Amino acid sequence: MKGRFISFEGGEGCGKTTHMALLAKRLQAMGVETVLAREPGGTPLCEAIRGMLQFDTGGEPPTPEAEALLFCASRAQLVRNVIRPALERGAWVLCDRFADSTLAYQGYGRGFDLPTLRSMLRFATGGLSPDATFLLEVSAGTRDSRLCVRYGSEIGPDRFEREKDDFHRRVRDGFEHLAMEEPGRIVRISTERPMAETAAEIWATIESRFSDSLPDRAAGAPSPEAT
Ligand code: Z5A
Repeated sequence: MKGRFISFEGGEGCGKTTHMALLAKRLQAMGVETVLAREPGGTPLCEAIRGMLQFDTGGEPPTPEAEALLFCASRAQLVRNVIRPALERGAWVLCDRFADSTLAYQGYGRGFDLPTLRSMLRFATGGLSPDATFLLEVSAGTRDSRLCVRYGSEIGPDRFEREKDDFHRRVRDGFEHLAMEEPGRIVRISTERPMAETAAEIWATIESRFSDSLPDRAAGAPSPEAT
């Protein structure tokens, strides 16, 4: 059985973490070893970098240039210490954000030169790219109401969530451009509907593209909603 690398992308509150967990549950129920990763994060060094990027735990906010480099540093570490070893032993890796986020946020959002970023990303990832990427899309209104619920119960917004609407609009447009450039890899999925419908569409895509990497009983596996 061949390991597969699947990433989830999109703006804040689009439902990446939720749908990644549902897909993992489904794969695990079939006996597929599934590794969950998130970016930035996933190893002690990467989690330390996450704190610096989101909450200035390095003692000062990173400059935009340092920010781009820190995302790449975290990715380089995660690829060598977690993602590649997992794929080599045949596990599936589900990753909450990957290189497309750097192109969308630091490229389209901050305005850095895309060819320069792409070459930094090649260095950081060693050329590793997801087999498929789900770009989860949600309207600004729905996103705001989801985030409101969260801020009511947890710590306040991070450095990216505090950015102005205009920044998030550029990021959204950036993701759309990336999806148009690589329609074979990036699958656009709306999360503006009941969770089970989105989860079913994600699963249908996985089954149609990667049946060769799933156990035979795939077709009969129960959906996570049913378990
Ligand atoms: N960033 C960057 O700039 N450059 C990079 O290279 C990388 C990242 C890798 C941290 O990312 C920040 O880093 C990020 C970009 C930047 N900041 N922003 N913005 P992150 O992924 O850790 O943070 P995030 O994007 O803010 O994640 P999030 O807000 O946790 O979003 P999510 O994972 O997509 O959503 P969720 O946790 O699944 O939450 C969705 C909520 O909606 C949840 O409570 C659900 O129960 C609820 N909900 C209701 N209905 C639905 C449906 N139908 N589907 C899904 N979810 C639903």
